[in-house]
Amino acid sequence: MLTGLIGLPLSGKTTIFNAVTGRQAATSQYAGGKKGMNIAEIEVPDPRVDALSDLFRPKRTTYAKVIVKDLQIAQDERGSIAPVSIAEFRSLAALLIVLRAFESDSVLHPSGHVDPAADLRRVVDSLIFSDYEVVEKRMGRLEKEAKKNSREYQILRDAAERLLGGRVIGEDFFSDGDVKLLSGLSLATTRPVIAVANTGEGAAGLTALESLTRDLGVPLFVVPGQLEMEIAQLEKSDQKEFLEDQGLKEPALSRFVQFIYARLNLISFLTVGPDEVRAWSIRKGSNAQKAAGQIHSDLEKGFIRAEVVSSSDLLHLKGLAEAKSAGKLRQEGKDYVVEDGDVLNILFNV
Ligand SMILES: Nc1nc2c(ncn2[C@@H]2O[C@H](COP(=O)(O)OP(=O)(O)O)[C@@H](O)[C@H]2O)c(=O)[nH]1
Ligand SMILES: [Mg+2]
Repeated sequence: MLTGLIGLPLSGKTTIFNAVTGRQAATSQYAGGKKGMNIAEIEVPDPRVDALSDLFRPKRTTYAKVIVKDLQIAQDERGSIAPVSIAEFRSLAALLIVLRAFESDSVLHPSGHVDPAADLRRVVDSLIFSDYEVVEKRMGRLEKEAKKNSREYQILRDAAERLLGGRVIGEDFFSDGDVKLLSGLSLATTRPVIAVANTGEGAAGLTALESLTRDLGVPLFVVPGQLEMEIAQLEKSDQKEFLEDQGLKEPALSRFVQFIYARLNLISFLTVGPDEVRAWSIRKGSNAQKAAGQIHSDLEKGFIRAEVVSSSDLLHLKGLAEAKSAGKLRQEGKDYVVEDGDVLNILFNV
């Protein structure tokens, strides 16, 4: 899953990136101070992978990953996110909107004062505005082609109405078939969104932000970015001590990736064998054929069936052969809805 940290300049995107990846990308007190983009993969901690790896002793152990991009964001003349930057968001599967909630005299705020709720509204509005332009343009094109009666035109009209009302389109607004019709437009507000409040010593404007995120139906993750970045850059042994001192159980990295995983409705299925024990992520509700496609497109195309055992049964019975003789290894077809922790063996022909 490819996610991107977006938000206004100086909200702390790079700081949060460092906090959740342990990297040391340069932060800056000045907007647009550095060019380029940071990208990192975060492994999703998973005790089932650890335990299965102990059992199978494979050559490789691979955790599921969430990819995080820290984008360089350009501002338009109104202080909002510029269209060139929004165009880049269209490649992302989820948007993590970083909001400044820390007070600091040395770091300027682009709009003069710290107000994370106002910033969220501003960022969301710029996404809505950008999508509205795309939708309107496409509608104009369909009108010219005398396709006002098409299904595409109808759903675009619904989307336009929603956007005009100041609302994001959201993930569930279109049915699966309609999503396919519109996928070429790559609308920014059809992506899942998570708000990330970057707090400092104290937190400014959090109450208003909590209420806005509730209204918008957007999950909110609160993290003291600077502090967590400093912790992430300590030696492992010092990290633990420091976290305990701060009353934190886990570093931001683990909390963040688990939060994203849950809020984006991701689950993991696993594959096991002498070469590799590996976790793969899919959206909750995906079927076995779709899961097969995560591993390789050939497995999706030539899917025959899946052998499925839960990782708890497999760990308990201590082997695939043992699981089979205990009747815990099921044969499932392509429509089987994969559950979190399922161990899959895909049978296919090419
Ligand atoms: N005091 C304080 N400063 C922060 C915090 N988070 C970020 N900063 C500072 O704010 C400035 C902008 O941060 P940066 O991560 O580069 O923001 P970006 O432009 O959104 O990537 C830098 O000077 C950071 O050191 C924080 O929690 N507290
Ligand atoms: Mg930055």
